[in-house]
Amino acid sequence: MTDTIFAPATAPGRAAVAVVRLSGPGTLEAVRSLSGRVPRPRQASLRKLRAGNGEVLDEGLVLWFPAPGSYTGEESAELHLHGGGAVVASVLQALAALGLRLAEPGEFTRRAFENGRLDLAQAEGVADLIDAETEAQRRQALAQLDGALGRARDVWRADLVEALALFEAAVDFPDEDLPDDLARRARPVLDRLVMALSGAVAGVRRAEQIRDGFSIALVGAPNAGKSTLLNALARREAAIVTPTPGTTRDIIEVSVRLAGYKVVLADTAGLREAEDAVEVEGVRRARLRAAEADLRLWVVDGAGGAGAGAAPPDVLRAGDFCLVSKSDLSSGDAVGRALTEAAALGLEPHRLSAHRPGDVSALEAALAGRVVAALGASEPPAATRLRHAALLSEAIERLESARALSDAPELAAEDVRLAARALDRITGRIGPEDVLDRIFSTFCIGK
Ligand SMILES: Nc1nc2c(ncn2[C@@H]2O[C@H](COP(=O)(O)OP(=O)(O)OP(=O)(O)O)[C@@H](O)[C@H]2O)c(=O)[nH]1
Ligand SMILES: [Mg+2]
Repeated sequence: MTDTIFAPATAPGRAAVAVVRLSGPGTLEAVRSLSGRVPRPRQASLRKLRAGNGEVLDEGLVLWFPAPGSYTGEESAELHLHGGGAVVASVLQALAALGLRLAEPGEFTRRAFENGRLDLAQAEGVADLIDAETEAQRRQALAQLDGALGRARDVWRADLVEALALFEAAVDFPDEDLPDDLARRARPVLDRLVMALSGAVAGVRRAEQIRDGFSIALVGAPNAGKSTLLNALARREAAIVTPTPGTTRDIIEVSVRLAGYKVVLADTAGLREAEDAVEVEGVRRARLRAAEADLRLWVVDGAGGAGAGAAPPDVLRAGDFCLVSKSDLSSGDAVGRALTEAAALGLEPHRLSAHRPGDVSALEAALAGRVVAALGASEPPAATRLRHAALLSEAIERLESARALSDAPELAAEDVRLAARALDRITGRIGPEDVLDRIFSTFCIGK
């Protein structure tokens, strides 16, 4: 039999209210022992909560959620306490004294999953929703929690069943002319499926960028003004700025929010043939990060300083930004020339003085436009994690194999079955235990 668990569901620290959650067969008994009577289902009742020795610990709201209509699907309850550390600690202690156990991270949601209240992809949505800091992350997580991926899987499943039926019929009637025809009819179904699943895999990249942040790297010659720009965009002194070329060595990351999306800006070491071992490593890391980023901002010293006139670094790609910096120090002509050259290289040119707030906000608007163009779409992606992408790819592989085996319908049918099994694992009824452990361990305690 499962045991009864409890945990604070709200973050630790001083607050108006703290919620402690209980779930499992011993819930009712525990509530009765703490608060005297069991309240009516799903109705808040104000009660004094007492320890075993009769001492009043707090006065708060008690809610009882009978099974199976609760979050976990079990008997559960919530205690809404005054949000002080000592109050919460005393109630947790009283629950432990009653023989209840403190929950593991994610254990409430794991129970919800095990009792069929949520599928695995929805449980991942819960974790993402708790972590969501931007509007786009919230929308994506909510779609996931709403079962978007499960619904997509149901649509794919209907096609899988159709393809499977055609192959199985071909196996069952081997002596007639039918088999060829049946296998031929499975083809467009498989084509359609492969296309739909490939679209979902492509969506995972977008989902990751929404969750982990759209990555932008600042690159350029030493002293070009990269760190100054980072600080202006971050609105704090995140990176050291000095007139000495070669100031930045480590990569300095700052998260900002643009148009409701998380964006991770990375300031990097100025690119040059360095001699100092530390700087050499800095330059190596700078190139690596620039190559991995979703967008690069090439900062060029518009005031003709040390790195002016430097050739564009080879990590740049068409569509990257070229920022001609320090335009407050320079003649309009020189800046204009640099902008024209950048445009000729297929880069998007911007004039910039880090000291003019208007320039910085214009750049922010242009960056926001880029992020929205890359990540904005009417629908959030259905598949959102590498785990989903791996299983989708496995299904695609099986379906491609089935397509190639259409003259051996028995083998093709087996491939279609394996594809279906891979898709089932996304929503998780048949996930191996260690996968479940990994997923739920990323949750916080009390969820
Ligand atoms: N007037 C003016 N000075 C700037 C501007 N941007 C940067 N500077 C100055 O240029 C110098 C170098 O700036 P940094 O931001 O440290 O340059 P960096 O590209 O990070 O340099 P490294 O870290 O060495 O690669 C500093 O003295 C800044 O104050 C600007 O827009 N206008
Ligand atoms: Mg710097």
